[in-house]
Amino acid sequence: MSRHPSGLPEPLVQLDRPIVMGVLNVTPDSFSDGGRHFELTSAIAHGIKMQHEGADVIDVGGESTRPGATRIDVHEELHRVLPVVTALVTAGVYVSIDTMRSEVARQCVMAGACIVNDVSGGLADQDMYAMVAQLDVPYVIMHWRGHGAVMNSLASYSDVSAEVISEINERLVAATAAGVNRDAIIIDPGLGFAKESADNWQVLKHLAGFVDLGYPVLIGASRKRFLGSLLAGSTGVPRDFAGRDAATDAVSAIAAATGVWGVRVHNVQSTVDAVLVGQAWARGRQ
Ligand code: PMM
Repeated sequence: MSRHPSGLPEPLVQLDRPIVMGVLNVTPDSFSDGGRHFELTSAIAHGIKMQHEGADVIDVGGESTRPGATRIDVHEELHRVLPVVTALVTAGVYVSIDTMRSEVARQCVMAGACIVNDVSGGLADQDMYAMVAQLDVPYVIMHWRGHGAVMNSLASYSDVSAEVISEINERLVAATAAGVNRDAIIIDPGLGFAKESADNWQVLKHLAGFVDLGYPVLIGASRKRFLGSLLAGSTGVPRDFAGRDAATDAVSAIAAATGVWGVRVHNVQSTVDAVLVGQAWARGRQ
């Protein structure tokens, strides 16, 4: 397992296994759980349930990032996430805020969120790096090429893992130049973001190359389309979302064995087991 980012709450630093981040999308339209936790009380209850099941951090997001999604404005995003973040923090839950907006990051960190998870890696908001530098919390830089409306058209690579690493490196240079603490950065190859199924598998095949960059690595494979396609079987119909959790666990176990810092998942309980298996596997071989 890789090092923790600096600025992580102390109880999380004590963890000797990859972090399990539970997904809480407070959106009517996210691809794999859209609508299920849109209502405030059900969102809060689901966050607490995932904590009881073993999630170390709950990742709260208010804006769908699925391919084709249209954007919401900052007021709507805050209206969705802020009450949930506040309630979870009050309940003693560690919260990460999944946002591309510096103002949402600011207000949620003020409300107690302890990680900023930016799927755009700073590209969607030119004020994000300065804000994160000021907030001084761990910051996830994910590989991203464009918003949901256009991202499928941007999935063009000649060597996907090399290009994703090179584009993440560009973000690292820009973020640190803008004052973001290098030690507080977590990187994420962005599975499914401007990537076809084959691209995702190439990234996973070369996952060790991402870990070798020396930053904590986060992986978000949970219930994604490339797993649905893999499990389609002879009918050719992608497996439904709920039927993708065993495949997600397999990816989580392999990611843990490869030394990632954390996995971002919908189904927490089985993921805790999966990362323990992966880590024990890696340690047994050392
Ligand atoms: N994937 C989604 C949203 N946020 N954040 C990170 N860091 N990595 C991811 O892979 C990621 C993310 C989209 O998935 P969802 O709709 O299930 O939340």
